[in-house]
This record gives sequence, structure tokens and C-alpha cells, in this order.
Amino acid sequence: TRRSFLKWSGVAAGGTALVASTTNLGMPGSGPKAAAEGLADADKTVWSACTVNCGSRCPLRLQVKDGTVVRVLPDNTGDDSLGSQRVRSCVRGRSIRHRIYNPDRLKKPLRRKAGTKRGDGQWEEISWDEALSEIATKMEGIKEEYGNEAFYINYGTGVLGSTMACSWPPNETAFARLMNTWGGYLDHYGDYSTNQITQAYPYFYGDWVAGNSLDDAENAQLQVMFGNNPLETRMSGGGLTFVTQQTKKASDVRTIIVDPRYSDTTVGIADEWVALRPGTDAALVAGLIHVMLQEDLHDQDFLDTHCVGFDEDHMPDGAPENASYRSYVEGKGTDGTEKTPEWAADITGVPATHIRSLAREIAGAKPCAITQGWGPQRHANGEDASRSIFLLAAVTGNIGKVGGGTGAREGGVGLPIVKTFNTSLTNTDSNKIISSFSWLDAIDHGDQMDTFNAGVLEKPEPGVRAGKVPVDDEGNPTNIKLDVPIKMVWNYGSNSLVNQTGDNNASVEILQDESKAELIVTCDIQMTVSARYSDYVLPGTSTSEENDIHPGENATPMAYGIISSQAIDPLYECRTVFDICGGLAEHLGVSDQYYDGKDREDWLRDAVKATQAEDPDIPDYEDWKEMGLFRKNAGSVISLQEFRDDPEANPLSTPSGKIEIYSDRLARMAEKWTFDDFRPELVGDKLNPLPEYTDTWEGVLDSRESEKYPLQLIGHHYKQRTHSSYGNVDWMQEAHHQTAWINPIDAQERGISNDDDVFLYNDRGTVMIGARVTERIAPGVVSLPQGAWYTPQPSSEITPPPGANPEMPVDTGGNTNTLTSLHPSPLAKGNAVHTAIVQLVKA
Ligand SMILES: Nc1nc2c(c(=O)[nH]1)N[C@H]1C(S)=C(S)[C@@H](COP(=O)(O)OP(=O)(O)OC[C@H]3O[C@@H](n4cnc5c(=O)[nH]c(N)nc54)[C@H](O)[C@@H]3O)O[C@H]1N2
Ligand SMILES: Nc1nc2c(c(=O)[nH]1)N[C@H]1C(S)=C(S)[C@@H](COP(=O)(O)OP(=O)(O)OC[C@H]3O[C@@H](n4cnc5c(=O)[nH]c(N)nc54)[C@H](O)[C@@H]3O)O[C@H]1N2
Ligand code: SF4
Ligand SMILES: [Mo]
Repeated sequence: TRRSFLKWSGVAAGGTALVASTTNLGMPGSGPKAAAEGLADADKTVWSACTVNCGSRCPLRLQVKDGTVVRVLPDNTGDDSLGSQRVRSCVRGRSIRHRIYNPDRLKKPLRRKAGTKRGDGQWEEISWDEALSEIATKMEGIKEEYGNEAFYINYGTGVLGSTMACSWPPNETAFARLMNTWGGYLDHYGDYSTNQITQAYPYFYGDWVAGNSLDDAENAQLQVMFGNNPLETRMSGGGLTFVTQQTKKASDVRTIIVDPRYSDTTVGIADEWVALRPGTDAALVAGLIHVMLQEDLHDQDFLDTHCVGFDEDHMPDGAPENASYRSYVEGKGTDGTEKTPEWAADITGVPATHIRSLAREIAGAKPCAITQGWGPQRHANGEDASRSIFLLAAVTGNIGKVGGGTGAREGGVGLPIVKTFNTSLTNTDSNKIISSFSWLDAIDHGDQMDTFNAGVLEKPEPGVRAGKVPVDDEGNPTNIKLDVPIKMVWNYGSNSLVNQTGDNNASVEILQDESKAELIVTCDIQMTVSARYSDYVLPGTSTSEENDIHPGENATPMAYGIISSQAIDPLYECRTVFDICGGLAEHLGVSDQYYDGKDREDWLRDAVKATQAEDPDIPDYEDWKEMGLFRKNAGSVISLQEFRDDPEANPLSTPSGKIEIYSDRLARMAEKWTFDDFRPELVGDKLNPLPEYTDTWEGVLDSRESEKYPLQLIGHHYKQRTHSSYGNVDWMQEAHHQTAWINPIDAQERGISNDDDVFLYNDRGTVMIGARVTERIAPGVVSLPQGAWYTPQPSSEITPPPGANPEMPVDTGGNTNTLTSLHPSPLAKGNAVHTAIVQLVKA
């Protein structure tokens, strides 16, 4: 601890107060009681919040002395019962001072030095006026030459949890409001979290459908979680990490977890671990259903009344013969292979005897709560993985039941916060929309992208997450095309220029070509990896420097929201994004429309008023601000209950009104979709009308056949960080090291022991990092937790291992995306970053 104090005590703002605070934190005599009550002589204690995108949201009580945050305290309201639970922050939130006062904090606007390349790290400090007027002038030039479709707001979730500072979805950001006063911009559908499952939903359920909330598992006989890890991905003490443990404690519901890793959730609540190979859930499900069909364990009634496409008697008009799922399992489909447990065992690595016993147990448990996390779908063909898990819930008849579930990720309730600032203007420009993962393609060759080759879609109705495939009168897909490539990228609260997207080295190459993207502007609080690849970097304020409203997340049965009060003055020359976009609006001559006569706090009051109209329980702005956290018990979520009870009266929004196990729309799209227009390696990709298993690029079979890259790489979401946020916090680095997880069998073969430095590499890049040798990961699989800071060292300084690409730098930060691919998934054009093959050797 002492070492980390030394490391940054001299650097941060308000140095004196900071030293006082760290002294206090380390004070051995203060004892647990004093620690809980905080610093006795603080000037004030204010409600603030941690607003990063970790799937939770925590209030923080910041203690301020002499204008500096000196101590971070958790929620002290609520209790330990579900519905009114205390929202204790996790260790990241408790270390937020180290993020507020981090040495990487940006101080002044920066301009990339003339004559240097993006990424060279050569900057000039400039005034706000210079920065905003230069950016505005460049924006005007781009608009004149290319029009508004050339402006893009990049994916970025660093301030997802705020209202005025909101960084995602794009149409709820301050930059979107600015652009909407000025002709619009190119929007995106989907998100890096859920691209594949979002685009899978329409073809199975019609719309986004939640699972039952996780507290409802107390009514289940069995809970089965596919790649769902709430104990690490919803870490708030008020969140699902608490809910799942309380539910397990209360009901002792038997819990099976299907995951290549023995995750923290497996540690915490599982009775059984099914260690399948990554990307093979659809094969496991086919094997399970084979057993159920042979032993007549499936729910034929539910399939007959609520679904189409399961067997030959229930197919949509015009579907070819033997295209049903039953035919696929029985080996009568086009591949002619019966999906026996032995077939599934060979692909998944789960023994056939285990598949048989699992099938009997899952089908026999009435009801059975089946959920999935988003790990299974962040893969090549992740769309089919997620649909296959929905299918398992359908075949066992658990959909719409208390104690059952839809096979989707757990549902949740929240407060209906209406963000009037962001939604009172709509995008006035084009009807076109691209996948959140297609933007590098759109920079590189946007004017060649269309629906069939790149998933350019029509904008959906507000609030709908999936884009719409354009169709003609007969329902056949038609083609729309982008007119121009992306020329300006706005990157706010995002480390997704490089670091969070995929294939860092290839991304850098595209971004460094100034003939492509002409203007890249980042607004962040710190000098991140992405900021390095920008032309201008604008210093933003952190949540502690602002007033804002923060919707709570994933605490069902509790719904809650936080209003934070500004704890300290903006540091250095930092500005709120409201002011930054306001300044740009002034330079672009649209400030009247942008402000609409209101300041930042007016908009916050406005949002509370609009929210009260939706939910009369919501307190007034001032009262809420005083209480910090407002909570209510909103009850459990049971999804599709009405559809289950009466499918005729409550049809789904699919063309048939039923669950579509075979999708006629996907069959028609499959005839038009092309995959090899830009990348020869996309040959072999396909759309499947059924949720079937596909042997994909860099899947398990490739790893088995490849002498060069025999290991499958995934990169789980990790408790050290929220993506890259908190990744530069010394306390967090000390608490949870960045290491590559590898099974002892694979480690032994390579002469690797725990803590040895290793190289991980493939054609796309090389990482050097410590090894964690552990039976908590399946043999043949490596996990390098996603989000570490990409730190490329030239190959002249660190020699890559023999066999690695000698051209590529060695990333000593250990970022997974140094090894992942920009190859999009076939339907969603999503980030398949859990699909990659690598070699691992001792360094
Ligand atoms: N390989 C691999 N890659 C992945 C994933 C994976 O599973 N594997 N997961 C993907 C997923 S699900 C997601 S959501 C994305 C997340 O990707 P990003 O949304 O890019 O997430 P972060 O890395 O947290 O970046 C957030 C940025 O916001 C900044 N920020 C934080 N607070 C503030 C603030 O108050 N003001 C301003 N201006 N900036 C602030 C942070 O400094 C940080 O640079 O990553 C994706 N990338
Ligand atoms: N601590 C922390 N919490 C976070 C985040 C974070 O960065 N840090 N990020 C937040 C965000 S934005 C999101 S989107 C969510 C992400 O939530 P998820 O997408 O659910 O998280 P992942 O870790 O990618 O995957 C969940 C589990 O799936 C497993 N898995 C990987 N591939 C497969 C597969 O093919 N099949 C199966 N069955 N399992 C597989 C992984 O080992 C992991 O344990 O987490 C949120 N919470
Ligand atoms: S990282 Fe998430 S769980 Fe941790 S304090 Fe922040 S909001 Fe809460
Ligand atoms: Mo995410």
C-alpha cells in the first residue's frame, strides 16, 4: 500500500489534501467502526456515483476536504433484504479517488502535432477556443464535401450510467443533440455487449425478450446458466451478485453452470460445472435435445401450440423438406449427421455420459430456470448460440412459467428515467444505420457497404435495439447502400477506437491513414489508448465534478436511481460534455436549438418531471438530490407469461406470431447475403434458418487441427476493471493481476509454471503477460481478461517469439484485442471477440 501512495502522491491535484487522506486511509488505529463513518473532519459528504458500464450502478458518498475528495464511502441506506437492498459499491468504486486524481487525467485540450502520426503521442496544448473553432471548421469542410452521413458517434460506454453526461446509446449523447441541430449523423444498431443476441431475437421471439429475473430461481427446481457470470459482471452489493447469492441461500436451488471457465459465479453458487469448449453451445444443445427426443422427455404440446419449425408437421409454407430442427437432430437435414451425444461430445469436450445425464436432469426439472450471459454470443455465429439456448427453454416447455425462463439473459426492472435533453430532438438525416462493429469498415470502404454484404439496415423505431432489414412487398430482403465512408469520428467516454473493438494492430493501421478518417476527436477524462489515436483530445469532467441522474441497473426485484451532486470543482481546465458540445454549437451557429433556453441543471429538473409523469412514486428533483438514492421494490420479472397462457390472443411479433425455431426470414436472407466482398477469409460464413452448430473460423475444430495455433482464446470480463476503466488504478492492479489463464495440462506441455511470463500470439499480434496456471479453465482454452491497456513495444525492443508475426509489436499490457479479429459475425456483423486461436509459449 505504501508503495502505491508514493507512486502518485506527488502527481495528483490538491496534493496536500490527498496526502492527508491517504494517511487517514492507512491509519491502523482507526478501526472498522471509524472506517465506516468516514473522516471526522471532512468539510462535507455528498452523494455521487460510479457510472461506468459494469452492469451495476453504485452510489458513492464522497467526503470532501479543502476542495478535494478525501474519502469514498458506500451506501448507508436500505437493508439486507431483496427489494430494499443496500447498494454497496465494489472495490472499483471504493477506489474511485485514484481515478479522479489519476496521473493520466487530461488537463487541457490537446492537438496532435503537425507532421506526426496518430498514435505517436506528440501533442500540443491549445486553448478551448482554438480547439473548438478548429474542430468546427473541419466539421464544416467535411459536411460540405461528404454530407452528414460522414459523421459517426463511436460506441463508448464510459459514462453509460449518466443522463446529461450519457455516452451511449449514440442518440442519447450531447454530440447527437448537437448533430441533430445540424443535419444528423450516421447512427449504429446493436452494441459490443449484445450484438449477436440482439440481432438473433427478431428471428426467434420477434423482439428483445428478457429471461425471468434471477430472484425467481427460488421457484425453480433447477437453474442452468450458460456463460452467465453475475458474481463478476454485476458486482454491486445491491446487484445480482447479491440477488443470486440470497436466492441460492433461501431456496438452495440446484445450479449448473455451462462455461469454459470455473467462473466466480461457479465458485459462489454452482453445484455442477459443465466445462464446454468455447463457441460450442449450439452443439451441446443439439446433443441434449437428441437425448430428450429419444427418451421422449421434450414438451411436444408446447412445441405444437407455441412454436413453428420444430418438426416437419409444423413448418412455415414454402420451407424445404427436412428443414425442421427435429430433422437436423435426426440426421435427415442437409448435413446428414445425427446429433448424438457422442457427436456433441467430440465438439464440446463434454463427455457423452454427462450430456445424457444433463438432458435427463434439465428435462425432468419442472420448472427449470435456463438463462444465458452474453459470453456465448460474443462469438463467430454467436447468433445461433444464443438462439440454441432459447430453443432449449422452448423444447423443455419452460417459457412463460414462474420458476422457468426464456433462455435469454435474466430480465430486470428499472426506473423509467426520461432523458429529455437527449431525446427531444431526433436525427433528421438518413434512414440508414450500421452495426456498432462496422465503423472501421465504414471508414475504410463505407461507400461499398450495403445490406447484403455488410448489414447496412433501416433505422428501427425509437427504443428498438435491432436494425430493420429492408424488405419488398413479398417480404424479400432488399438492398440499401451507404453513400459515403465515415470521415469524422466522435469518441466520447469510449476506449473503443483501439483497445475495446478488436484486432488492435489492424485498427491502428486503418486509423493512421488520414486519407480515410479525416477528423477524430476524443473526449475523455484521461489519456487512454484511444485518445492516443485521435487528432484532438478534449478533457472532460468526471462524475464527481457534475450534477447528474443515474438510472440503477440489475438489482431486480429492486428498482432504483441516484442523483449525484457535484462534489468538487472541475479539475484543471476540464469541461462537461454539455458545455463542450454547447461550445461547438456556438461555433456552428446552432446554439439556440442546442440549449433550447435551458442550462444543464434545468434539463435535469426537466428529466425528473418527465419521469414523474411515467412513475408517480418518483420524488421531486430537490428531494431526490437530498436523499441521493431512491429505491422501490418492483417485484420479479416473469417473461412471456401472457403469450404462454394464450398465444392466439397475445401473439409474438414474428411473422407467424409464434416462436420461430425455423426462420423463414433468415432462409430468404441467406439467399441474398454475401460474405466475401471485402475479405476473402469470410468465405464459408453463412446464415442458418435453424439455430444449428456451425464449424466456424478459428473455432474448436480449427484449434484442434492447427499445429500453429492449437489453443482457443476467450477474454472474460474481469473484476479488476470495467473494460479498460479502472485499469490504470494502482489499487486495482494490485488486487487483481492481469494474467493469462491456462490449464495445467497445457502449461505442463509448455514447461510453464504459475507467474511465468508467457507470449500469446497469432498472425494478428503478440502479447507478453504472466501466466495463471489453473484448473479453473478447460484444457485447450486460454482466457486473457478483456480490457487491459494495449501497450505496444516495438519488435526491435522486445523480440517476438519464433513463429509469431515478426512485424507486430509486443503488447506488454496484455490486451485481448491484440489477438482478436475484425471478422464480423454473419447476421449481426457483431464483434466475435471470444473467437480466436492462439499459441502460448514461455517468454
Ligand atoms: N476482446 C474483447 N473486447 C471487448 C469485450 C470482450 O468481451 N472481449 N467486451 C466489449 C463490451 S461488452 C463493451 S461494453 C466494450 C466497452 O468498451 P468501452 O465503452 O470503450 O469501455 P471502456 O474501456 O470502459 O471505456 C470507457 C471510457 O470512458 C472514459 N470515461 C469514464 N468516465 C468518464 C467521464 O466521466 N467522462 C468522460 N468523458 N469519459 C469517461 C474512460 O476513461 C474510458 O476511456 O468493450 C468491448 N470489448
Ligand atoms: N467486473 C466487470 N463487470 C462487468 C464488465 C467488466 O468489464 N468488468 N463489463 C460489463 C459489460 S459492458 C457487459 S456487456 C457484461 C458482459 O457480460 P458477459 O458477456 O456475460 O461476460 P463475459 O465475461 O464475456 O462472458 C460470461 C461468461 O461466458 C463464458 N464464455 C465465453 N465463451 C463462452 C461460450 O462459448 N459458451 C459458454 N457457455 N460460455 C462462454 C466466459 O468464460 C464468462 O465466464 O459485463 C458487465 N460487467
Ligand atoms: S464498478 Fe460497478 S459495481 Fe463497482 S462500484 Fe462501480 S458501479 Fe458499482
Ligand atoms: Mo458490454
